[in-house]
Amino acid sequence: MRVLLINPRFRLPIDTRTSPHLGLAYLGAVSERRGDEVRVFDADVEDQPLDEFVREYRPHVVGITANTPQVKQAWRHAAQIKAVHDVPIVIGGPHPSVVSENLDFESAQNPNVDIVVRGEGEETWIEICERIEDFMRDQEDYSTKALMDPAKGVWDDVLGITYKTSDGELHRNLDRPAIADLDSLPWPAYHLFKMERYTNLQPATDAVDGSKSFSILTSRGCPYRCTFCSQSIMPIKWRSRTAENVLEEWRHLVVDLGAEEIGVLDDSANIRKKRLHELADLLIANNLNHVPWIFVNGIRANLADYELMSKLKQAGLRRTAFGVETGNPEILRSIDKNIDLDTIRRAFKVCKEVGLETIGFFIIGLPGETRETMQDTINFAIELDPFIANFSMMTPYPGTKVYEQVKRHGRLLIQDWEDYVFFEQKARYEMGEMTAELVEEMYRRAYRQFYLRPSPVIRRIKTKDFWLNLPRNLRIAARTFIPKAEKTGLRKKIEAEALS
Ligand code: B12
Ligand code: SF4
Repeated sequence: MRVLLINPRFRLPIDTRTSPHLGLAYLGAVSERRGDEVRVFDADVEDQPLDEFVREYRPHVVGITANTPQVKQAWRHAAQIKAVHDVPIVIGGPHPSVVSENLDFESAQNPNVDIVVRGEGEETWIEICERIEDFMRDQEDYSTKALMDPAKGVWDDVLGITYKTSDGELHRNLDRPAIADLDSLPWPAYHLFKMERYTNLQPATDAVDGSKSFSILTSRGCPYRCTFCSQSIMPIKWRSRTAENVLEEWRHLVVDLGAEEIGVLDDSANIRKKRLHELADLLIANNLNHVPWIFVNGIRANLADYELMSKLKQAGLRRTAFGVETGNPEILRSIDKNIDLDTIRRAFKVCKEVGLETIGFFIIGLPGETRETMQDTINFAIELDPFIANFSMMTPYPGTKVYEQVKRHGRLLIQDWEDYVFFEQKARYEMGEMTAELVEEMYRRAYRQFYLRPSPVIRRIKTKDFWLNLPRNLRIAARTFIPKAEKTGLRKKIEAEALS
């Protein structure tokens, strides 16, 4: 069966370094294992127009991924495809998975979308492909309309989907349980991507030395439920791959694909410390510790003790991120992070002692904040003094507790899903005495107060990456320190391109 997987075009209004979409790489891998012919169309890096590509390839099923700012572009892509080819279109990803806000229905009722996959996708995707294949085999009058005919009942018992039958009715099937054995998954199919067109791991936090980098996912999920985090839409159960299974993929990335830097994308990689000790031992024993790697997304500070961090350092870990979020104890309690400031202090101290670079993620404008609490955050960032401090303005994503709070007690300043990005230097909501003006002022102040000190400047210019990517780094600095009007032009440009 011919399968097409699409990442909708959505360049961020910063110099985002693109990386292959890991979710699609996993879906591509399970589809190939099933025997499908698979193509990935990453609209961020393709030259060919999508409709032309579809006309040539004539897929039997199309899967499109969508986070919140991508979803409208996903619908536009669906329309482009249906205009040239009759094919079932499936949408998945973090945005349509938000059942509490009926965002599965929102996508399913789009005239060009047939099926929505909620949550983790691999097993559901396989079942969808199987159903379509069986249907094509049995039906001479194969068409999407026939496939979605309620009388045929093709989709009645497929777990984890929401779909629209050809009479226009929406159906939400039961959830699919989280994948129990992550070791059973194949490695992400990077060969489906035009790898030479990608740059690096993450916009603000990557590039140990501007090297060729790959991502890896060693665990899924997070047992915590911080009020601002979209993790809440994924399974609560934290599951991990075994150290041996991770080692084999790690070896593949280094030996076969030539990775010079690896970014571990887990939400909370250190929930089970023993597993990381085992992985570190294996990386050392297999001489894979010469390739630097980073915990890109933050590990839990309460589980980052000296023994673990020094072992990981020996295993090649170069830099680790922590979600610090705030420097005010009351605000920290209110976001259900389940941590205190002293624990965070200890984690940063341990990292410095063992010689690890740190990244601190901080949020400006959490519910209940005042000028003073936001200043506490800036002061705490300066006290912790991470190698990189990343401040973002609170953006309430649907499905999170903060979204609920803002809907109930505040005022959302964005109406369009495409504006749900947090790099545009614009406050996204107001609540109580916390005005947009105040949050934007404190956000700019955070960057100025943190970075316009001698130590971060010296640290930064001592890195290879700074000089290798000088124009880009200067542009980011200019954009960060010199306030600018919102780049609404970005959205208009994408829309114009999609319609042309
Ligand atoms: C790495 C990452 C990035 C990277 C790369 C993104 C990329 N191309 O993958 C960068 C830094 C560029 C990035 C940017 C942003 N990100 Co981001 N990112 C992540 C992160 C940490 C890991 C993504 C990942 O690889 N996951 C692992 C794979 C296996 O999971 P997956 O991609 O979700 O795919 C699975 C399922 O969702 C599903 N699925 C997905 N698509 C499809 C499609 C079909 C057809 C099917 C059947 C199933 C399916 O099946 C997949 C396999 O199980 C996640 C957190 C997380 N845990 O996922 C946040 C996350 C996805 N990002 C998030 C956000 C908010 C953003 C930004 C909007 C932030 C901003 N700057 O404003 C931007 C948007 C950028 C863009 N271009 O779209 C939110 C999304 C929330 C939401 N409601 O949309 C998340 C969930 C973080 C969080 N916990 O809040 N991000
Ligand atoms: S912020 Fe981190 S710890 Fe909190 S729920 Fe999200 S992934 Fe888990």
